[in-house]
Amino acid sequence: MRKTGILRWLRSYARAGAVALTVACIGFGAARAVDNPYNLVDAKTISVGTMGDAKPYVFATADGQFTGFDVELFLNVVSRLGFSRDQVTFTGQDFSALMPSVANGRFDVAVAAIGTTAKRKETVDFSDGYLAGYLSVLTGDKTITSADGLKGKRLGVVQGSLQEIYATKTFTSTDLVKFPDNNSAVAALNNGTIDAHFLDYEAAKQYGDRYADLKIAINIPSFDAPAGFVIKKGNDAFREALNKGLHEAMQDGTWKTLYQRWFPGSPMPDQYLPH
Ligand code: SNW
Repeated sequence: MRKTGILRWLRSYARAGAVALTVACIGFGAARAVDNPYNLVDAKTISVGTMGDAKPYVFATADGQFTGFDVELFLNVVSRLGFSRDQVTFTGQDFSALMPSVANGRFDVAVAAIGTTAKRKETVDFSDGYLAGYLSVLTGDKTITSADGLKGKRLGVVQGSLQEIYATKTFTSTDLVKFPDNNSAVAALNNGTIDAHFLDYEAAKQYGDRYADLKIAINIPSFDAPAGFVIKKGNDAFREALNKGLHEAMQDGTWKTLYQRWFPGSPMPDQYLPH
């Protein structure tokens, strides 16, 4: 009699404990979702992987600050999510490391004129597109004026870029030389190790302004792969919030102002302007 009483008491006590634990867990989970709605590595900061030498899209200034069209657009978008500039940290990486680093959780997002493709979407998710343009061949060689002129030449590409994929498929009689970044490729171009470098149009234009001998010789449309912000697969809350901010920035003219500031003189595609 006495024994069963204790047993019953123990059993009900254990049950109450389990219920309490469950309630505590649900409460903790809910608190986490509220405190960290975008599933960031650290709820209070956004950690961004980017590149130091894709000016004017993304680049580091002499004092180590990251800026450029994509960086400033991103900062504007996340300010609408409540993140100020000092709550966003940028880290420069080789281009080929950016998407893997988002996939494995090293960064919350990668921002670097990264074109949206079905292949890339197998490993990461993309925000809606915010920029579409050309892939361009930069060279000082006057015999290169078309794809034909690239036959037998040495062409630089940044490893993992759409330029590398396009060149591998299309410039089949061209010797491709892979670089980790644009600066090392343009250094090789200037010292004659390669004959041309293949990169994004606005970055090619900047190097052309900086080095008088270098000109854009070929432009390949890449409008089917608009640049987007790259986030971890399945982080829908963050992706949807970024998309909302992006569309607001397009509708209120912020996108247009930034485009004119960073890409002066370039034709402005209509699709991202206020409607
Ligand atoms: O596909 C284009 C897009 O149309 C726009 O012109 C911006 O650049 C692209 O996204 C291509 N960018 C390359 C890529 O995604 C290289 C990016 C880089 O060098 N940071 O592979």
